[in-house]
Amino acid sequence: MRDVPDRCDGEPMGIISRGFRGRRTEGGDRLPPGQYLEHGFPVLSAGPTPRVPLDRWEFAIDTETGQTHRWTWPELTALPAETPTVDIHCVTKWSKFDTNWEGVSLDTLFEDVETSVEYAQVYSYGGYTTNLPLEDLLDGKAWLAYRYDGEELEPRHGGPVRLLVPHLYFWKSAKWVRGIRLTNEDWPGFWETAGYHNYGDPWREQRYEGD
Ligand SMILES: Nc1nc2c(c(=O)[nH]1)N[C@H]1C(S)=C(S)[C@@H](COP(=O)(O)O)O[C@H]1N2
Ligand SMILES: [Mo]
Repeated sequence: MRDVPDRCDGEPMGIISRGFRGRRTEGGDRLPPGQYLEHGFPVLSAGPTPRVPLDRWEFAIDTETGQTHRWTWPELTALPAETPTVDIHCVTKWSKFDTNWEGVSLDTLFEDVETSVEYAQVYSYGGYTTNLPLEDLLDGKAWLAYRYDGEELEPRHGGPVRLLVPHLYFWKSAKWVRGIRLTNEDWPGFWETAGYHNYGDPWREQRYEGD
C-alpha cells in the first residue's frame, strides 16, 4: 500500500480517486487561484539579458527630495544578508514553492532613507521598470537577492542582483535591478503600462487591468 496524502480528509480513497485528487490538489492551500505547481525554474525576460560588470554595478535609491543613496557591489554584499525561502507566482500561471534566496532586506537599505511618499518605481539595467507601493517593499516583504539555491544568481534569472517581492506576481521582482525611485505619483511600469494589473496580488488573482 502506498502512503495516503497528508491532506486526506477522511473519505475512502481507492487508487483511482487518489490519483485524480492528487492532480487536482497538488499545491493545496499554498497555490493561489488559477496557478499550477512548477518544479523547474522557467526564464521570463522581455528582452536580452544585460551584462553588468561588477566593478561598474551600482544600486541607487532616489528620494523625492533629490537625494540619492548608492551602493556598489562590495558595499551591498557587505551588508547583513538574509536567506528567505519563499513561494513565487508568475502571472503566466506557474508557481514555485520553497525557492531559496540570499540577499539584503530592503528594510536594511531603507534604514537611512528619509521619505514621505507612497510609491516606488523600480528600474533595471536593460530598461525594465515596475511600480509598487513603497510599503510593499518594507517590513520583511522584499529583498535584493544575489544568490539562488546556494549559487550566485544566474544572469538569466536576474544576476548579479534582482528584486524579490514574493507576495506579488513575479513580474514585480525586477531582474538586473538598478534602482528605486520614490515618487509622489504612481507611475505604471513596463507590464503595468501594457495592461497588467497595477498591484498584482496573486491571492486576489489581479492579473490584468480591471481584475
Ligand atoms: N528586468 C526584468 N525583470 C523581470 C522581467 C523582465 O522581463 N525584465 N520579467 C518579469 C517576469 S514577467 C517574471 S515572471 C520574472 C521571471 O523571473 P525568472 O526569469 O527568474 O523566472 O521576472 C520578472 N522580472
Ligand atoms: Mo511573469
